[in-house]
Amino acid sequence: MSSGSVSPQSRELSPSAELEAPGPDAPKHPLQNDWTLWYFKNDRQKSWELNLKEVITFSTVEDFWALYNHIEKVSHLGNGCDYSLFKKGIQPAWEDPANEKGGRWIFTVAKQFSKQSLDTFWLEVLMCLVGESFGENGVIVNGAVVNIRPKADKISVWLSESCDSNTIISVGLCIKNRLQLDEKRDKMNFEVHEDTKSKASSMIKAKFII
Ligand code: MGP
Repeated sequence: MSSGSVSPQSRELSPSAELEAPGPDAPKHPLQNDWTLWYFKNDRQKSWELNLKEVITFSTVEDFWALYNHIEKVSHLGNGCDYSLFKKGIQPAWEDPANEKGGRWIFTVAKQFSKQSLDTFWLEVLMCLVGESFGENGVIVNGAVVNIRPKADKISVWLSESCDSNTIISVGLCIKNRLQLDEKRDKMNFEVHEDTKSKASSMIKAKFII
């Protein structure tokens, strides 16, 4: 993806389409699921769990945009920080029962991508989640994480499932398509959380690569 433009599929959730001159009492548009935003800031004095903070839960299109417009863009976050957006009731941690047997599609955002592209990728992923872009396969989608790191930023979509290859690959292809990633150059890996947890080095064997 070169331009950092938001995809046409995103328009159904666009702030201008949904929020054009709403009256003060206009009803809000409910989302299919409630979503919780989490923020992680790396303080080496504290454990990983204590550095993870629940920010807010929202359940309407309007509240999604109000939150998105209120918080820092990911390109402005410091190194070591994460945002996570998960279905309400699921923590963005391997230990959560909904994640225990699952894994994640991970896209390492190579340095050749601009910070603007990173913002666009993250916004597209958020819209895939709250806009339920995965259809029936959305039942296995728990949430997404963006990690801001000195070596490379990472965006991942966490699934509750790590065995059903057809469903997992369909979700992955949907993400790859929405991010307008290059089929050959921009690879996405599916990693099983169990493997990530027990890894001895940064090299984890991907279960699927697309
Ligand atoms: P990270 O933040 O996912 O990736 O995990 P980072 O910083 O890019 O590091 P790398 O190891 O992938 O190169 C960093 C560390 O945070 C992990 O090694 C764990 O110690 C801790 N951590 C990360 N996650 C997602 C969890 C989690 O779900 N549960 C617990 N207990 N610790 C985690």
